[in-house]
Amino acid sequence: MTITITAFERSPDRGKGLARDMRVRWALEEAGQPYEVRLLSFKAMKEPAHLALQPFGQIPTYEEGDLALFESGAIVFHIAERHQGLLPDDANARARAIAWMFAALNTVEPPVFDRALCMILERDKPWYEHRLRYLEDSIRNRLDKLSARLGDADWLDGAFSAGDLLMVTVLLRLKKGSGILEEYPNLSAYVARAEARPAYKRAFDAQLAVFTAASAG
Ligand SMILES: N[C@@H](CCC(=O)N[C@@H](CS)C(=O)NCC(=O)O)C(=O)O
Repeated sequence: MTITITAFERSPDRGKGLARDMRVRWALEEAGQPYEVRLLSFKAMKEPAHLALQPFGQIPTYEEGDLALFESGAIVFHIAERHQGLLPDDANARARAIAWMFAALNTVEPPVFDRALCMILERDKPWYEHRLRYLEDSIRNRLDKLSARLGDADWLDGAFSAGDLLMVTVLLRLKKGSGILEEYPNLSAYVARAEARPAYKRAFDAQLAVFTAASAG
């Protein structure tokens, strides 16, 4: 059955792999599943046809036969449950990998994403510097603990899992410019290790090719 996902026609990150279709592309590549991509303009994302798939008018979505899904975490979980390579077979290890998926999206992503939004939307506000510092402290608070837990291991809990995949996609937002990730050598190495995975590279190249083609056209 054909898998179709949605992505930005022209990603605001200029193809740096930060848009959340990247997670889905990467999971599909890890799982060895081919997929098609429907590109959407910002206007099309807010129209009824897309709202029927994604109630908040966002990307990504996932369609496979009569299944339509939204929320990148739910989509990655769906892929991980149906294919080898993203969740361990052992029940307890699987539960722990799922806990890391939630930790990435629920505990680490909020301050990381709020910082990115604050830098775009609140730069001219009187509270900007104060709020930015607060968000960066919140991020460091999370990364201190994440770094301590990872230690010198390659992945968060045994073999690479969907928990690592989501955590890395969150940390990537801190890679350039913030300087924060660089404060944690083991987390920087963790991200680099993930970026070196062939599946990551294929996913990254595919989403970058969309932006490159849109810019050329
Ligand atoms: N929690 C959602 C967030 C989706 C999301 O924020 N998508 C962004 C792209 S990364 C988007 O579509 N932004 C455009 C908008 O919200 O209008 C998920 O993980 O799928």
